Amino acid sequence: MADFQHVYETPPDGANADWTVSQNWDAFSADEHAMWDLLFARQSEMLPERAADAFMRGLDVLKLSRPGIPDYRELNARLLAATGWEVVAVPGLVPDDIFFDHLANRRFPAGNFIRRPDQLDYLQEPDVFHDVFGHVPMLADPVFADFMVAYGKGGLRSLEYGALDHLARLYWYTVEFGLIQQPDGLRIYGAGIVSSFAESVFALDDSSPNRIEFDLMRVMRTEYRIDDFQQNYFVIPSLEQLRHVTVNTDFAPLYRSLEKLPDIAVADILTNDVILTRGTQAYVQGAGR
Ligand code: HBI
Ligand code: FE
Repeated sequence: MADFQHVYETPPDGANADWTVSQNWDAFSADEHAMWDLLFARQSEMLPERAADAFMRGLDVLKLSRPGIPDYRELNARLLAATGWEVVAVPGLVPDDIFFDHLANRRFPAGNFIRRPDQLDYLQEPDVFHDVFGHVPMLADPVFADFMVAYGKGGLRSLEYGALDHLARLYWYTVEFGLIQQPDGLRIYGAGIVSSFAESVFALDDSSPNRIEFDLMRVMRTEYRIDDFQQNYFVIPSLEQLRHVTVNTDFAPLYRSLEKLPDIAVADILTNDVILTRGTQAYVQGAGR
């Protein structure tokens, strides 16, 4: 997840200045490896018809189907060969500038812990399953890999403009909760969806949420909720389009405009929206989770 409760300013004891730690793979227990296997089995069963082709290719290239929590040393050999990205272990959420600096340098910070059995379906801080199963397959795609570098560089710049909140929404509605229109239908690629059993179904099949064509300014104005299913999903036409708009847009003038434009509430529809599915919002009206 990209949002969080507490972020410390200085790295915890035992962490490096850039907040990385050892994954300490040898210390995972049999129960912890079994937790990965359980989560993996649940997701991989339903994803072939639901996840983007790029995501499924990434699972395959990285050999994530092997049993147990992936050892980052082994995973990195494959990921580096695919796109020059690598995974670095972190103890939890890291400060924004540290996070963006890692991305800008093709390092994806991933949790060095796995959720407990009572957190099967929801946890606040990103663990190895969310980070590695959810995020890393897409990083094996060359186009998405370049988009994420551009995002990291843009993140560092957004801090100078005081525009972090706006840029964080781009991450939320693409990297975490994005949908993509493939020739053979709508698919999920956002890590928050593909790593969630219930949301993998909800995001594609439920009649409740709106599904709206991606528009950069629209997304950067839109609030989001971190504690339940999304009420809006934004649909990109292709990964190339996402890369293109992120790499080729000068965000500075957009940030200036955003200062004067009101935020858009979670389920509001604008007259300019291209709506692919108009949601009933029945899920929220039924009090949600
Ligand atoms: N730290 N480990 C970790 N994972 C994240 O997704 C993350 C973070 N720190 C900051 C952050 N995300 C957000 O600021 C960005 O997603 C915008
Ligand atoms: Fe995430």
